[in-house]
Amino acid sequence: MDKFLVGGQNKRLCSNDVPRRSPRTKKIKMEEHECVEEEEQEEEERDPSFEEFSHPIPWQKIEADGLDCDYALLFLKEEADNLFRQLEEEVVYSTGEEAKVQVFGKVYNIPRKQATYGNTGLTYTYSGVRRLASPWTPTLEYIRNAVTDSTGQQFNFVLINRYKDGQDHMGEHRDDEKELDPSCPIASVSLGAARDFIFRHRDTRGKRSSRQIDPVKLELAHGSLLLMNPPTNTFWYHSLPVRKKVLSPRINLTFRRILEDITEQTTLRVAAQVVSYV
Ligand SMILES: O=C(O)CCC(=O)C(=O)O
Repeated sequence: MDKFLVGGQNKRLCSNDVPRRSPRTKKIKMEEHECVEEEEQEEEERDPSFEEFSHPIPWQKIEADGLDCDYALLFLKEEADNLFRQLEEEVVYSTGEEAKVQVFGKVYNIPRKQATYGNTGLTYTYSGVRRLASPWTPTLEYIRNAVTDSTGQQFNFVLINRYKDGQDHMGEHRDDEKELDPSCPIASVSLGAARDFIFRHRDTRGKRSSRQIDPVKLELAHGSLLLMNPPTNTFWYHSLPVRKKVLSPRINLTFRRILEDITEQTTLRVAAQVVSYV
């Protein structure tokens, strides 16, 4: 339970063993200098069709009973630092009533800041609140495109959570709303302070839990990408617990694909929704 499966702020992205691509061409040039020896050895075997792209990301597979995730460092530190700074300037977080949620009829302040961006007119309803997507900013588009290039998946919406320090957190929940495309992974990009992230199987929750399955604990590093593939969000809840020792901020972006025709129907249901997490 106390073992973390991944982390690794300082991992090097010099591996060529996974055929996925990232758009960080400039960054890669710098890395190529840093990895001269390996590059020279591999030069002859390289597939020329990959040349125009940056090198592939070394993914780590994380699997358990009904849980299927992939984890990688998408951005190295310098680029991740820049993206964090740009997001701090660009992202406008919800305030007032929009920064509250309902849980079993009671209204609570969200213990973090939130914002939603995406394609024009899209909405996403969770925790009893309907969120309208603001138009993509340049930095969000850049990050979204990097995720698409490295996963092959298209996303039309992003939920942004900003945790000012380790007191800010997110309660246990599943991202299983009806308006999400069930075939699309949720792609979670983390920038800033590394934080623990915990998955718990739905059958192990509550006093009358029916099974004994260990939680899966990860540490999400600065610049990392966690892909939660189906059916993970059917069987596993996830949370970002309080960590009092964490003193610096973190921004998390979960890229999602919303089914556009369901968005309309969901609007009508929102008033009746019951909320499951803060
Ligand atoms: O900040 C995180 O890593 C958690 C985000 C999350 O669980 C969500 O957006 O549903």
